[in-house]
Amino acid sequence: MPTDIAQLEKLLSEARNIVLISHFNPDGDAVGSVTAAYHYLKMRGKNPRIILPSTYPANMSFLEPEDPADRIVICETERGKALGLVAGADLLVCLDLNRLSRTEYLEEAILSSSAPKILLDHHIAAELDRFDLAISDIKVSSTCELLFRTLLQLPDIASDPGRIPLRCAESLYVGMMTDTNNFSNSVFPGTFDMAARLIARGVDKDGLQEKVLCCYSVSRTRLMGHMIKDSMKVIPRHRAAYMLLGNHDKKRYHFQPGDSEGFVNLPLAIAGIEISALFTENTEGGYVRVSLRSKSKVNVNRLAVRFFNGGGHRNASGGRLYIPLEEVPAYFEKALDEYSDEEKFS
Ligand SMILES: [Mn+2]
Repeated sequence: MPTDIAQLEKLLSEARNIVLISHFNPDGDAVGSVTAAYHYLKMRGKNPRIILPSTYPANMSFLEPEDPADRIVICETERGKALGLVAGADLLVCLDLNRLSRTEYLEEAILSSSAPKILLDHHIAAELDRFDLAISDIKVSSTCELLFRTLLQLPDIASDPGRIPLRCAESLYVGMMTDTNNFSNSVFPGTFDMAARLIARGVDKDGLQEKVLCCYSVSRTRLMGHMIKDSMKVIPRHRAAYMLLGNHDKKRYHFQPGDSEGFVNLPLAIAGIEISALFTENTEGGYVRVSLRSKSKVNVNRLAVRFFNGGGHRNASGGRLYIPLEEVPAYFEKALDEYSDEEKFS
């Protein structure tokens, strides 16, 4: 058994109250990885609980634990409960985040807890030294893929996906499917291997796809039309396109969390567009959320780190800007002007 797996097995076997945490604005991989870990730990007779810093997209709600007492705690609305869980944990597991600051209001509580801390993540530049055990690999599609591989190495699963509880397997599949944009980005040979083995395990691929991907409201579909037709601007000299999503449009189209999922990928379907950006005004104000995507030869991680207070992956990164939404177009163009070819194609 590799050393990190042996250490993981030791930490899991010694703990009972295990708290699973993922990042602010949780996506499918965040919800998938914490719920997958929950269902696995439940099978082991542990007392796992899940905390997310903010609310998650409604199409993921079927992944929630069935026991009402174990429902996911959203820190933004139930801060006291969330902090109480962290304080009472004898093991903390962070999934799908590279920096503790991505847990927002939970960062301080996590740092002041004396419980051992585990990280399981697939982002660049993870804060490995802040954890007792870090399982970090950027050559996987998703945290769910990394978790799948990790579970297979644990003694009770012993390389047999048939021993993974079905609900855990479903969560793993959903996280991988959403993080790869349904098998279109960051897909490795191991990703198809995982999909094949989970389907053989009994995961209903078509059913999950319908639940997660065919779930939009009429207003979300109209908002998407509005974004492409009225908001998208193309900057031909930089082979880039961007869209702005302001609070006015959110209100007009009855915006719900998760509604803008996938919008940033749309301009990449245009021939010759290599960089796409979506700038979303935070509902509470204060900052603009930045999502960046690129075609394979262009690196948007460096762009996100240098100009947008963020980072992520080579072809999919995010960040924040602390300027009014109307100043974003000029800032974005200036950033692209200053982004050298050396950085862009590195
Ligand atoms: Mn992820």
